Amino acid sequence: MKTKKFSLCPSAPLAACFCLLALLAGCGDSPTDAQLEEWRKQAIARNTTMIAAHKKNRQQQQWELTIQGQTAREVRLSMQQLDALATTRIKTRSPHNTNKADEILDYRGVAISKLLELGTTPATEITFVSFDAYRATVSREDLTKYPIIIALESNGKPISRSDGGPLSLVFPYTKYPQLQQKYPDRFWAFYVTNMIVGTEPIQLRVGKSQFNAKALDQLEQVTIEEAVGYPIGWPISKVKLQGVRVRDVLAAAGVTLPEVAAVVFRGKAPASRDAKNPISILAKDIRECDILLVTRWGDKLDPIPAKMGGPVTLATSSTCQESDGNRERAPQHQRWLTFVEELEVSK
Ligand SMILES: Nc1nc2c(c(=O)[nH]1)N[C@H]1C(S)=C(S)[C@@H](COP(=O)(O)O)O[C@H]1N2
Ligand SMILES: [Mo]
Repeated sequence: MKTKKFSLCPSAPLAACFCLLALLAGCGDSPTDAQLEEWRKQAIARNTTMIAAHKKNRQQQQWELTIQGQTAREVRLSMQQLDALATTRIKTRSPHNTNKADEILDYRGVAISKLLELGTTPATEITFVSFDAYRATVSREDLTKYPIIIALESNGKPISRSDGGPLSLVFPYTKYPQLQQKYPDRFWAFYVTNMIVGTEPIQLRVGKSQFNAKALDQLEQVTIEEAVGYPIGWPISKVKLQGVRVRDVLAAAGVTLPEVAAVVFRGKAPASRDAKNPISILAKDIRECDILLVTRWGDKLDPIPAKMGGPVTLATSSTCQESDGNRERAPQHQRWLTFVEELEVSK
């Protein structure tokens, strides 16, 4: 922590600021009511800015990177821990820097190869998931061959949220131009929160129960063919999706679904776990529609790799006549949820 110079309201509650103002005012001539009112307004404004800055800073500070999947164990790294590991510097142009496309930025970050040393794995691909559920997959071979980093700083400053921070995937384009063809601009994932080695095993939480792949396979398998709405890495034409009905999973978990309830779905990405804006589907539709937890895709019914947002994704059959209430509740794009981890019945 840096030591702070004196400021009028050093994270003190508003009341304390007022006392200080009153004291200062008491030193000279009595201030007019208008002056007092002005000072009061200034103090409130200062306080609001400070609280906002403090909160934002804390959010950036509390950011974590979770490493999971086919590794010996799950690892969570705090910003402080990442900062200590961030010894790799990359000087490169950045695709985000659109108004100064030729500018070379000096990034500091953690080499992914260093993070891979944390666990041995047979996996050949690493998938980075972002706060907004965006994802980018890079081959392990390239991650060991090139200094591809999770950057914390650019030009000596923390990467702001508006610039894709606090953690951003950075490719050394300038030194290794060949990387640009294989990993074009869209691979520079912003706001990275998870690094998945290979694909995780299925671990679906339903109420108090857990379902693994075997448990899901024991339920009735349903196959639909749909043009999917998942972002990135899926065919544009219709694809076969196989999985289990949400209502069957709830029944198997012994969860009852009241008439006036909804099922909330939570994915891996923080944006899909927002308590204030849950992804939910009304009980009526869960009962009457084929709303599936998908575990296999394509003509060969392959497992869904992390590269495509697997092992479990959410899908709705287009034959479903969804109720009006539902359409308002959850926009279609939210319903094509990737990395589904949890289901819960809510009012
Ligand atoms: N988390 C996150 N990262 C992301 C994206 C996104 O939507 N979310 N967009 C990608 C795309 S499509 C591009 S081209 C690059 C550059 O985006 P920019 O030109 O908006 O800076 O960021 C990539 N990183
Ligand atoms: Mo893009």
